[in-house]
Amino acid sequence: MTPDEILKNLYDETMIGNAPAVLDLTNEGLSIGMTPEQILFEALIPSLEEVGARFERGDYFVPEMLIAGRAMSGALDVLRPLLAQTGVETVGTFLMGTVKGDVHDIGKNLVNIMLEGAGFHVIDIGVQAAPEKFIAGIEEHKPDIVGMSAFLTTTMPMFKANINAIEKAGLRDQVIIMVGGAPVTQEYADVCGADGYAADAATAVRRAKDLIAQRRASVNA
Ligand code: B1M
Repeated sequence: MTPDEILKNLYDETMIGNAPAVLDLTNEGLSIGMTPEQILFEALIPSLEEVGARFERGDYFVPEMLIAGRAMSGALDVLRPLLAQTGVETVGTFLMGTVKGDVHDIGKNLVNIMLEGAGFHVIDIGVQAAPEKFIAGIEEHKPDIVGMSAFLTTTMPMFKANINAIEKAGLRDQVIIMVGGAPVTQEYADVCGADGYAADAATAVRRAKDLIAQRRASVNA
């Protein structure tokens, strides 16, 4: 198959949630020299975007979204070590979780992969993470940054709930807080008191590095 055929088939097979085919195509693409970024950004992510659009139109239902998500996750397992393969020094510790009430994790996992690739030590506290879990994670791992993902408009208010709980625990000054997820905006991040926001994984990495540099500069000033 040519790279274009692989991309097209990956897009189509992800859409119908054919996990074995997505895995095979991912491996085949890599074996002929396609890059993990190409597979991710030119096939897998656009396919899931179309899955979401079909769900909105009522053409797809939760089971279809679920199997498409699983197919993408299988491919991510193969791409993860390749995307994270850099050998750069650790630039900071990032504690990351999807907020309480929300089970979406593909976007969070992708941000984690890119952070690892950029040299962050990432601690993933999983999905449906309650405020207590974020607090326990901060106390145990002393991260530079706490990242929260929310993918539903109904779970976005958990950012504020988490930040309030972190403040109440006396930990707010010790961490930088970043938020993100499909429905989140810079304006919403500002309103809920986060220090940073990013719309996608690559921007999240840049923002995280900038925020750490600013924090270290202000401590050393
Ligand atoms: Co759900 N779902 N889902 N879903 N789902 C969405 C999010 C939705 C937009 C679909 C739609 O209507 N178009 C919609 C939310 C609408 C809204 O509230 N605005 C929706 C809904 C409604 C639901 C349910 C309520 C459906 C129902 O039950 N009736 C339900 C909720 C369950 C719950 O959480 N309580 C539900 C369930 C599910 C599945 C379980 C079936 C499955 C999740 C599988 C999984 O994650 N393991 C699923 C899926 C697959 C989707 C879509 C199709 C794909 C999500 C995805 O993985 N995208 C999604 C539609 C869509 O997004 N187009 C949809 C690819 C991923 C790479 O992008 O997640 O945006 P994204 O992550 C990006 C950025 O957001 C950013 O970087 C990532 C990588 O670039 N980012 C950060 C993420 N976190 C960040 C943190 C940062 C910075 C950036 O700093 C800390």
